[in-house]
Amino acid sequence: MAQAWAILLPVLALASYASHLLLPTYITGPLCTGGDGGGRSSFLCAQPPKEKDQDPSPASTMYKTAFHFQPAKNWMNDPSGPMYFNGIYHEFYQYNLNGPIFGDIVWGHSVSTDLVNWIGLEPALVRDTPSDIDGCWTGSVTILPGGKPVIIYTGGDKDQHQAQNIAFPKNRSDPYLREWVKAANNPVLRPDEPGMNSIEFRDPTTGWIGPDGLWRMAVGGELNGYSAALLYKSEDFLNWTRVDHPLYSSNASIMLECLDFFAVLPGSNNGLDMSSAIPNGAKHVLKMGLNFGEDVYVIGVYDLKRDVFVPDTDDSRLWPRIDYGNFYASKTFFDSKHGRRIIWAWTTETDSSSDDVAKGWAGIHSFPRTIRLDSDGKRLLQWPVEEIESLRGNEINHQGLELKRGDLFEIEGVDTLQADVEIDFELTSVDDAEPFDPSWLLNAQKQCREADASVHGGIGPFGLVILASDNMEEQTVVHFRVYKSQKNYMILMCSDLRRSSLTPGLDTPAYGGFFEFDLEKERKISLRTLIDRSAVESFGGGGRVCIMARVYPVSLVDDDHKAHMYAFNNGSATARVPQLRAWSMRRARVSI
Ligand code: DQQ
Repeated sequence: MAQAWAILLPVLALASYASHLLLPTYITGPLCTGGDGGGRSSFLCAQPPKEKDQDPSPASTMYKTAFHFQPAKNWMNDPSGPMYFNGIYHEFYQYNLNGPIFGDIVWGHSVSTDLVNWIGLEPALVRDTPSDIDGCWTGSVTILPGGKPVIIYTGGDKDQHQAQNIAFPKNRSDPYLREWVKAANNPVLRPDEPGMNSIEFRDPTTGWIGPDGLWRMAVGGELNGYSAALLYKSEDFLNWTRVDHPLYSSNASIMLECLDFFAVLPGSNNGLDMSSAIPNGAKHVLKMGLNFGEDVYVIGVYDLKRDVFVPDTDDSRLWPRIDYGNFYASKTFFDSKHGRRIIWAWTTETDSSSDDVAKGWAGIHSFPRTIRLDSDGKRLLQWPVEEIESLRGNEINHQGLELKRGDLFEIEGVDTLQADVEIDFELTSVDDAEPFDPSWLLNAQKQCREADASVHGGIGPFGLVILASDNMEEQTVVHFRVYKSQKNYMILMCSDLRRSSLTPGLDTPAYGGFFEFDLEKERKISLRTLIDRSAVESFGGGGRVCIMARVYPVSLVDDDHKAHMYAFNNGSATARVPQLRAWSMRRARVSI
């Protein structure tokens, strides 16, 4: 199929050129301790890079993101304990001070007033006590009554046994909360009950308060061979008792990493603060990191009095993912400044660890997104925080485009390496929709591989070709296909990286996810894509499906540093584009 697309694209280009003639509206670490809890053993034990005197390599510079957060150098993984406090956003992250490979993990710390520009600070937590000498792993922040933030995080001891530890700000009047003091009685929570696995007990959630005034939190663990979101209660955050039933458990013995648990009101833009009373009608969301790379969530009803969470759907195979691409260990927090809930996640490099050593850095974070529940209560909707607009530079705007089968429309006039693109597709007819097979829901990636952009369809594929080289040998394609299911329409969104780079050995999947859509009611399917050099973050159907991806086109490190961007349609039904807007994006200020 990839070959067919290679052949097809020049044909499409010609078709497009012809249509332009007809339609004038077209303008053309050395210690290498422990694992990362993520099974990414290949990252482990690589030699740290030597400090280089020479200029950074072209790859290091050209693939460095301009507005997706990353420290100046070294390894970064999970966001840990994000919070908004006294006018400042805090971004803590799993960080290796010693090199661009996993190991020696501390809590890196950066602060911001707008979630876009960041000031780097000294690490907030380093490995300096017996209960975190193996690493200060992922955790959360809770703001206790009276405005007292507390960090709870996982530490590993010298034998890699995990336990939960506490830290408080040294000086709450320091606006940046630079220094944190660990509690004298750390660790405050150990996995010392019979049946617990002491090396799989980590990533405590933000606390939430119950009607009895006690704090709750969940910790991922393994109990009697079951993986579980273990539930704990406390009066003071220092002494914890396990609730006899977990929030959720499964007989699949896989670790549930980086749990998150939060309340949402269907159809509301407002986030809910878990430290306050939760209004009637709210649903709860349990997010779990599975298989060391997939953040899935389940929506359900949580009875706060009995501490029982009942998922709306039992079939865990159908639980949606927060993001269908490279997006893991996500964390949400309540932003009291704007009354919204925000999420971000770790996005790995998908080149080799020796590439990372050469670049001198590894790991970025997805752009902060608002997260809320759709009015039908079934799906979370995510969207980049509006502060991103402060980075927008020159804009191009097209209206009333019409993409017939085979049309390829070049989007020019913006920086194609750093752009924010919003495009709506409107269908002229839904008659051509092909039938939907529900078994596809179990493997959307397979569907994206088989029904790629070169495979002509009824409605779609249509979407964007981005980061394309002059001859189209390199291209990343983000596209939709529309199917008719029994009750409604199902849309497949793909982010196909298989031809994103000529470099061999990269991980280049065709990511994909489905969402249900009422096409009779809403005829427009929106796509927003943030292009940031090696990051491609896409939001389909108003954020119903999101796909984060990493790409390393060779053409970016070649001399010309050029890339092309197109809108296209390869379906029978004509797709109208009532509106296409794109902006060049400036570089965020990140001082480390
Ligand atoms: N990363 C952390 C763990 C967590 C894993 C270690 C998820 O706490 O389970 O850096 O990526």
